[in-house]
Amino acid sequence: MSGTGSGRFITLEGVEGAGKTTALEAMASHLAERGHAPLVTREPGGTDLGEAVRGLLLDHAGDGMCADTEALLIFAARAEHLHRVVRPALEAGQWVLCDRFTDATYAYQGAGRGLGNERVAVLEDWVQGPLRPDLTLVLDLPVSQGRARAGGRSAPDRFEREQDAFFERVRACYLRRATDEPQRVRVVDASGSQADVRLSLQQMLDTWLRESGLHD
Ligand code: Z5A
Repeated sequence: MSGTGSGRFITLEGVEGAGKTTALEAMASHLAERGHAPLVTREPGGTDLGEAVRGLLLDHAGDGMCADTEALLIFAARAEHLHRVVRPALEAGQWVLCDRFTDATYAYQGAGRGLGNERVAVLEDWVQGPLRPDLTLVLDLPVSQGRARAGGRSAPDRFEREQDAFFERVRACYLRRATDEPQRVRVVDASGSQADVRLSLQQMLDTWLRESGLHD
């Protein structure tokens, strides 16, 4: 639970090329139609400092960065994002829709980089206190399919240069988290067309809104 104010905190996750950016706008419109227009933001990023840290994380100048440094930079950006954007919005009763959050740190740094869950959990507790997303939707598809979709990019960033095995660990971690926390983390099949994925997301949102007593 977001544990702060009356807003709700929804996050969207997935491996590279899963279609998050494409899906985010449709999710925001759907929530707005249901009377819960969200503030849309992203991680790493969401503040000037966070966007600067994002640059450090994605740029090849950071090649060889140690996994601890990567995780600490991500949580530094997250602390700023929570302080300046997410908590004030939630406290004001606004809903927040965020493109990636701490499940990504478990997946990319904890599993992908091999840092382990425990170290991520320490930083999560420090930076977030009890704040957790109310709902996390994971767009899932085979790694090869996601990479093929994202493959057209001219300049792959520092993560996109990783091998398939890295992304297989990331994907497996997301799926494990959904199994471990089925109420909060829900998996959406992202292998179909954009229209199919949009419909699945809308249905999942409606199911969750009904379960939460927020929509008939
Ligand atoms: N990261 C981290 O390591 N730890 C953390 O804690 C956090 C993040 C928060 C940047 O994130 C990197 O930060 C990320 C992990 C790391 N690196 N990776 N990988 P990001 O979210 O900004 O970057 P991304 O995951 O690389 O996003 P993306 O590549 O833009 O993927 P996407 O948003 O899921 O996909 P998309 O841009 O919407 O779609 C990709 C292409 O596929 C595009 O041409 C679409 O038109 C097409 N597409 C989308 N949906 C479909 C369907 N259904 N069918 C066919 N084609 C489709």
